[in-house]
This record gives sequence, C-alpha cells and structure tokens, in this order.
Amino acid sequence: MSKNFKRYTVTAALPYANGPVHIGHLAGVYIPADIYVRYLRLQKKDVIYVCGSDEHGVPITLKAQKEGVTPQEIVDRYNKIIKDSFKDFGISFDIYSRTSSKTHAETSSEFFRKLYDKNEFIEKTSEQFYDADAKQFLADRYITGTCPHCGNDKAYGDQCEACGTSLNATDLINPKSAVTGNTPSLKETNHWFLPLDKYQPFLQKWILEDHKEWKPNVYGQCKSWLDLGLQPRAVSRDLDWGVPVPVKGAEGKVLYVWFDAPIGYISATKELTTDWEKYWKSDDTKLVHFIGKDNIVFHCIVFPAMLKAEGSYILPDNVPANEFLNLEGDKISTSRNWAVWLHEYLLDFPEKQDVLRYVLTANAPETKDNDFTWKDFQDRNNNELVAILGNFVNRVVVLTNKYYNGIIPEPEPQEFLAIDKSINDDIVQIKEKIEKNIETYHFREALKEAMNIARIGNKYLTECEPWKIINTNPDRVKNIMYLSLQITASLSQAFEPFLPFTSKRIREMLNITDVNWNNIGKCNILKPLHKINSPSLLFSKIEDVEIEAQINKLMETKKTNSLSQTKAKPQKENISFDDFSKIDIRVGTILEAENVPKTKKLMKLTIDIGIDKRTVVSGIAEYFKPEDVVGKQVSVLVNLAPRNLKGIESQGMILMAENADGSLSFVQPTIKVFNGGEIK
Ligand code: B3M
Ligand code: ZN
Repeated sequence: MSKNFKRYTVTAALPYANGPVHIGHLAGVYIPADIYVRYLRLQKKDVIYVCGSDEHGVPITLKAQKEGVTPQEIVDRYNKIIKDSFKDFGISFDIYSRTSSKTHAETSSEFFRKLYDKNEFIEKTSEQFYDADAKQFLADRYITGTCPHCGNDKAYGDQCEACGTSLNATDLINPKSAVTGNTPSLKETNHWFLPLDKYQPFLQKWILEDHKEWKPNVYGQCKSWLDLGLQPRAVSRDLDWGVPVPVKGAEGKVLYVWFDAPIGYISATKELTTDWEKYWKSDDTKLVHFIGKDNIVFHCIVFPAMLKAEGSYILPDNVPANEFLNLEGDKISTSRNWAVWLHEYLLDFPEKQDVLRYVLTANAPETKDNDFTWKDFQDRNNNELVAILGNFVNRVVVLTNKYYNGIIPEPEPQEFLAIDKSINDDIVQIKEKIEKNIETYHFREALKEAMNIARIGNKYLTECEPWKIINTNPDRVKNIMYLSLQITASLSQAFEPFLPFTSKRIREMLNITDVNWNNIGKCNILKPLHKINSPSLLFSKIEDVEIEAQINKLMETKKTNSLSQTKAKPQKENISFDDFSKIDIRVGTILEAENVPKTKKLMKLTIDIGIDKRTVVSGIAEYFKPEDVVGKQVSVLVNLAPRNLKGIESQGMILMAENADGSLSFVQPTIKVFNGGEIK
C-alpha cells in the first residue's frame, strides 16, 4: 500500500514518569523513531516527532505512595530526568510534553465528552476489587495476580506483561492488593465502557486485511486478540490522580490512563503548532506509532477504536513495535535495578552517546528479544566504530592535511580509473538500500548498509595506497584523495539519522554545514580548493578495565538483589542460658596466616586471643588471601575441644557470617577491642 503522503506524524510511546529511562527504552522505541524522523527530515519531508511523559495512572501513584511523597513530586522529578536523557542522546523530538499539562486535560476531556455525547460508551455498575484496609478501589497495577492466559503470577489488573494480553482485574487468578498484600473484596462501582466488540468487524478488516504489511509480531498479537473476541473495556477508574471524568455524577473518578495517554500525542501536537489538525485529521498524513511490544493492543486496537468512534481523526498507517532488549541475559527490570540507566551511562562514558546509539541499533530487538552485553558493546566500538568508520575518516583528513595543507586538490576526471568510477555507483546503491530499509522499519539492516560505505572507503584506500605513490605519482594521489574526501562527505550525510553527533563532527572536520540526503554518492559534494579542518578522532578504544567496571557494577546489583531475596533458615531448637554460658568467645587479632598445602579451603592462622597466641585452622581460603587477613580482629570460639585438621592441631574456631551466595564475612567488633575481650 504505497500511498503518496504529504506529511508525517511520528509518535514515540510516552514513558511513565515514575523512573529514569534505560537502554531498553532507547533501543525499543526512541532510537528507531529518531532514525526514521531524522531520515525524513533529510529527505525534506514535512514531519513532526512528538512525545512526552505519561504522568497519570497507577505506576505514578504507587511510586508516590512508596516514597511518601505526592504524585506531582514524582512526575516533576522524572519528567525532567527523562527529558534530559533524551536530549543528551540526541533524540530529536519536536516536542516533549507531559500529560499533566492543561492542554492535555482539555483535549482528553473533550475527547471523552464527544464520545459520551455520541452515546459511544456503555455506562454500567459492576463489582471491582476493593481494599478495605487501604480504603480504595484496586485498579490496574494496584492489583496483581496470576494471568489466566499464560500463568505469569505477576500480572497486573489491566495487563499481563509476560504475554501482552490486556486484562480486566477480575480476570486475575489469586488477586492480591499491591498496597497491603491483602486479598481484596468486591465492591460495586459505576464506570464507562468503550464497547470494543462493536468495533471488532471494523478492526478485523482494517488490520487483518488492510495492514498485512505490519511487522509479524504486531500483526500476530492483533490477530490473536481479535480471534479471542473483543470485550467492552472500562475507560474510567476510581482514583484521585488523573483527568477527572467530565460528566456529572463522576466525582472521584478519572479517565483510565490508557484512555488519556494516547490522546497525549494529540495534545502535544496542539502545543507544538496551531496547525495541528493537518497532522491528525488529514488523509494525506502518515501517522506512525513507535512503541514497545507491551503497548501493542493499546495502539492497534483500543486507540484506533477510540479514534474511529470520535470520527474526525486519521488512523495509524503503521505501528512498528519492537521486542524487548535484555541485559546480560536477564530481563531489564526497574524494581531489580537491572538496567543501564541513560544518565548513569553518560557519567561513565561522556561524549559516547553515539556509541550507545550505534550498538543499540546494530543489536536492536526488531524481530525477537535481544541481549545487550558489555562485551558486545566494547567489540562493536573497537572493531567497527574505531576500526572501520573512525579509521577511514581519520586517514582521509590526516592525509589531506599532510599532502595539501587541508586544501582539497583539483581532480583530473579524465584520468579516473575503473575502480574510481565504480565507487560512486556502489555508494548510490547503498543509499537506495538504506532508504528501503528505513522506510520499512528495518533499522539494523539500514545501519549495516551505512557502515558499508566506510568499508568501501577503507578498501579503496588500501587498494590504492596513496602513501606509497605520493612522490612518484602525485596526480594519481590527487584523484584518490579527492574521491576519498567525497566518500567522507557521503558518510557525514548517511550517518546523520543514526549517529548525529558523529556526523556533525565529520562535517566540522570537512568544514561543511549542509546535510542533504540526496548528496550521498555524489562525487562533487566537496569542491576543489575548499579548505578542510584539522583531524580529531571520532571514536576511541574502550579498554577492558572500563568494561570490567560495568560488569562489576551489575554483579553488585545481582548480589544486592540476592541478599534481599534470600530467606533466613528457620530457627534452631531453644537452648538454656547455662548451655550458652558454657561457650567462650573472645576477640582476637590474626598475627600470621598461610594456606594449608594441598587443600583448597583451609588456612592456618596464628591468633592472639589475649590469653595466649594459638593456632586455628579455618575454612576461609576460598574467600580470602593470607595477606589480607593478617591484622584483622575476629571472634574466636576458644573453648572448642582441639581438633586435628590435615595434621595441624586447631585450637579454636573463628566465627564467620555466611552470605546468600555462600561467601563469608568475619564477625568483627565495630571498634577496636582488646585481645581477649569477651563476646557475650
Ligand atoms: N506509558 C506504557 C509504558 O511506558 C505507557 C505508554 C503510553 S503511550 C501512549 O510502557
Ligand atoms: Zn499472561
């Protein structure tokens, strides 16, 4: 279905303002959308890229309750952090708004009101879960339970994130209140429902017949939803945070967050331009929603049904949803802090925004879940960005400065060899492949093609070896350098959608400002006698220690998580005070330590326990080095009957605390205590 669109409205899912954004967000939604939009802008298309914070809904109020602050404080804090992160990574929204804005309250109320006046809602009283202790209804994420479709026991009241199914809270098996952990009771309440079943025939045709080109994961999810048969969905909630339901008798009720949030795209457009209607109501506008896979049903079924019911809006032409990005083999999780947070990345790798953009695009979860690993990050930086792209650009700029003081030489086109002539054709072909891939939302493939331009450049230089013939054949070198400079200029255009910071730096080195997609592959982007600037490195090698530091940080997180999750063993049987008072535990200082030969675990310690200096053999050698324990104060059980261990008499035992992962820690006084001090 190739239609001639006059303009583009591109939206990226509105992130909940309840936490910072991480690499999964970037890879799944914001980078692909940014590549698409930057590309369209280079094609001189009329395009707007809208986004903003999703500031309503239970994710926000839950977080606020947890921290004991107001929801407003939460959204103010995270809206800023998120907005800054996107800006830092060059995500080029035309507007980043928020759903707490006045315009949004008006737009979403009007939208509801229009459907209400058109009798598009069913108003009905039903039983909803209620937490009597917390004195509140338990909407959406306020309730968790087992998903009736896939058995995931952490499904929310409105959706199961494991299988993507959208749920009604009362569908959950074994429901629990997220506020108190209580099993909820049912209480009657009044709500407005959008009769999705009424739109089933329309959606069926529109998606399953007219949009066969949608990505298989998106199409497939829609199909299984439609196959199940659509049900009316409540679009209001008993909550005090959100857009109030704009009808009489609806006190204490707000719009369901998934009703108001997508309207946020429209509100943001209104804030961007007074001319907003043409981006939403004109048939020659192409509307594209970039989202993550957990948002598919809301963007492909619920929101289109809302738009259709309203009547004056266009529907999305495509909804390119990505799968999930994992981190080092584990699902990214905010609650487990298993993530690479964008603001933290920038502290560790300042100026390396494009490296992350590159790796996340090269490894994007376009067709299946994918894994981000720090090793792959390092490899792609060192072997691709440094060795291919950076290397080529650097060689060209260095040689131009060296041979010609930075002044582009005059070529002799009649002397061009076959190898010279084929280069531009090859690049033009690549340009077409990039276009085709971007236009069909295959961004990793598009990036691979862009990189091929740098590969062609490197191969050209390596084959022509200008440095070998600069003295014997300077005229030939002029042609080689002239063409290499044109390839560099092509790179600065072709990489603009993917690596905007780098492209700009290439242009700065080339002393040009123009970006024009159609220049890619042209052999006269740079004119003879134009002076370029001096070289500076585009990328630098990432060393092993930097990667180890990141991996260690994640290991620490794992440890913290396992500590908080490990359950204590049950208590042993009671003993009498007399039994206890027989035990003699003293503070001692380790004077000497050596591993016991031919054993893995044992260490021989000499300990000053105040009473005497004695030998203790302890099973700590797997966790400590002898040189690290000398001088440490420890707790010693001194009246344990001596035992012979590997031919050494052990005259006591040191006390150790065992951690969740089996590792050991000394049990030490918190201040220095005299040797022989009793522990009682
Ligand atoms: N805030 C869900 C999410 O962050 C939601 C997207 C809204 S898009 C209109 O996954
Ligand atoms: Zn499920």
